[in-house]
Amino acid sequence: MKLIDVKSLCIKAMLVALPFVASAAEEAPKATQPLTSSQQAGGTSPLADVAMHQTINPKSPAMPEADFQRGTKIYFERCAGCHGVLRKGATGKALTPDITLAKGSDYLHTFIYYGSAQGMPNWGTSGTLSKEDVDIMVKYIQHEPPQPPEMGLKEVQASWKLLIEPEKRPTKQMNNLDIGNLFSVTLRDAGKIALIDGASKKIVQILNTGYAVHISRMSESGRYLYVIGRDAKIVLIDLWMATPAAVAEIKIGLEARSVETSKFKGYKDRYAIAGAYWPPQYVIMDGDTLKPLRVVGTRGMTSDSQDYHPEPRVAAIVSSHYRPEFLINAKETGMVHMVDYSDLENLKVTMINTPRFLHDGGFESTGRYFMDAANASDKIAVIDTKEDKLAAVVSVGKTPHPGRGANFKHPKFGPVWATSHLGDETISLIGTDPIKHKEHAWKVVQTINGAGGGSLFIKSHPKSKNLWVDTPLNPDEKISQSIAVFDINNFGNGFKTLPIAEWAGLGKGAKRVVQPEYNKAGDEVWFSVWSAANEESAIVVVDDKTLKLKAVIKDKALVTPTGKFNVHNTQHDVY
Ligand code: DHE
Repeated sequence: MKLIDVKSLCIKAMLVALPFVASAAEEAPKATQPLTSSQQAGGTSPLADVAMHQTINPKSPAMPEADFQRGTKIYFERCAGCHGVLRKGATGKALTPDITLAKGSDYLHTFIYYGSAQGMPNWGTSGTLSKEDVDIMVKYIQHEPPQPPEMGLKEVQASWKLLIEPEKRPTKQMNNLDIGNLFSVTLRDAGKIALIDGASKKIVQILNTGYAVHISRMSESGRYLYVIGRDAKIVLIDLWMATPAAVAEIKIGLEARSVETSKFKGYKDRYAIAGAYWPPQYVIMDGDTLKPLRVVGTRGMTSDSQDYHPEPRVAAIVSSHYRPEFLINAKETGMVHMVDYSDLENLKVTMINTPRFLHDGGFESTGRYFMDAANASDKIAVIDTKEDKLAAVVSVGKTPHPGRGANFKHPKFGPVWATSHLGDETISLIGTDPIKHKEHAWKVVQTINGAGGGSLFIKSHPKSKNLWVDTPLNPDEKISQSIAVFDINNFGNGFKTLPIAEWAGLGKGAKRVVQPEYNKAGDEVWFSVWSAANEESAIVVVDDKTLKLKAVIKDKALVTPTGKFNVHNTQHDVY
C-alpha cells in the first residue's frame, strides 16, 4: 500500500490551491501549476480580514503594527487551517508563544523557509512567501495569537435578514421545475450556486450566496434549499416560488462549513442548524425563516486525554431519522454532540466520545448508523442514532475522506458502507448489517485499491451496480483528472478509468475532477471539472450503465463548480 504524506500533501496543496480561492487570487501562483493536494487542512480563512483582539507579550520580538497586520493576514490565509485560529494545534503543531519563544527565531526561520518532512511546507524555497514575509511570520508566531471576536445570539440575530416572510410565500409549487431532480451546484469562487435541471441539463438559475460557497442541504419536504459559505453566511432558497429565490439569510459566525435541517417525523422543515469553525459553536434556527433560536458553544475537553480545547471547530452535521436530534462533529475534541431539538429551552445533549479530528461522514443504508470519519486518526466511528451510543470504532486506511460515503450490497458481505482516503489509494468497505451479517458488522470486510491517494468523495446509488471514486488531490494530473469506477459485483476485476476532464474538452490549465453525484433516478452520474476561476470549467454527465459520456454542461456562469447536490438524494440521504 502506497502512503501519501497527507500533511505535506495538504500543505503543498495550499500553495497551489490558492488559485481556487477568490480573495487570495492576487497572490496566487499560476493556475497552470500542477495541483498536488488540498485545502484539506486549510484553505484561505475568511478570518483574514476580521478585526481581532491582541494581547501584548513583552518577551516577543518587536514588530511594527503594519507587519503584525500582514502576519495576521498571512496566518489566516495559509496557516490557520492546520495550526488553528488560536494556534493550539490541529493537524499542524501548536504554535503558542510558550513554545515558539523557546524555539527561537533561527529555528522558526528554518522551519518556515525550508519546511519539514513531517508536512510543514517549504514556504520560502517554494517562493510562496517572500523573504520579508518569512521574517514577519517568524516574529508573528512569537506573539500572542490575536483572537477573532465572539458572536453570541445578539450578533447572530443582527445579521439575520428575513427577505420574504413565510405568509407571503406560495402555498404550493408555482413553477414547472422537476424539483426532485434539480441540482444545486456550488460555484465556489463566484460566491453563488447554480440550479441545474437534471433532465435538460439547463441552468435554471444562478443565485448569490456566500464567500467560497461550501455545501447545500435540503429541508425534509424538499422545498427549502440551504446554502452555506465559508463566511458562515446561510442563504435559504424557496424552490416553490415561480422563480426560486432567497427568502432569508444569516451569518451564524465568522467561518463555517456545515448546515443541516430537522428530519425526524413531526419536525418537517421546523429547524435548521449550522456549525461554525469560528467561533466554535452551532446555531439552531427556525427552518423557514432562519431566525436564530439557540447558540451553543463546543469548547470543552478532548475525548481522549480530557484536556481543554478552546477551539473545537464544527465539522459535519447530520440529522437523525430515529430521534429529534442533530449529530454535530466537534473536530478537535473528538466529541459528537447529539442535540435533542424537541425542547430548545431545556436542551439535552448526549456527548459521544470518538477518536479526534472528526471531519465528514454519512449514514449507512438503513439511516440508523452514522459512519463518522475521524480523519487524522484513520478511523471511522460508528454511532447508533437509535440507541444514542457509539457502536464501534473501525480502523481504515490513511486519512479517510468519505464525503457522505457510499452504500451498496456486496455480493459476499451484504450491505457495506465505503470510504476512500486522502492519504493512500485504498478504499475500505465496512460491513453495516448487525442483524443478518453480524459477523461482518463494523469490520473492514474488504480493502480495494483505487487509482491513488488524494481522494475526496466516493459515491454509489441503490439502483446502481457501480462505485465511483474521485482523486482530485492526487499529484499526478492523469489521476486527478479522471475517475475510477468499480463494478460492485466484481471487485476482482479492478477499476475502469474514465478521462472525465478530457471529455469536458476544456482548454489548458489545471483542472480537477471532483465529487460524483447521482441524479434522482440513479442512472447518471455528474462530475465537476473544477478549473481556476479565470479558466473554463464544466460539469460532465456519464451514463451509469454504459459508462459513456452523456452530456457536458458548459456556461460562462459555471465558475469553479465543485459540490453538486441533487435535491432528492440530499433530501433523503441517498448515497
Ligand atoms: Fe469541504 C463537505 C470542511 C475543503 C468540497 N467539507 C465538507 C464538510 C466539512 C468540510 C466539515 C462536511 C459538511 C457536512 O456534511 O455537514 N472542506 C472542509 C474544510 O475544512 C476544508 C478541508 C478546507 C477549507 O478551507 O474549507 C474543505 N471542501 C473543501 C474543498 O476544497 C472542496 C473540495 C471544494 C470546495 O467547494 O470548497 C470541498 N466539502 C466539499 C463538498 C462537500 C464538503 C462538495 C459535501 C460533500 C457531500 O457529498 O456531502
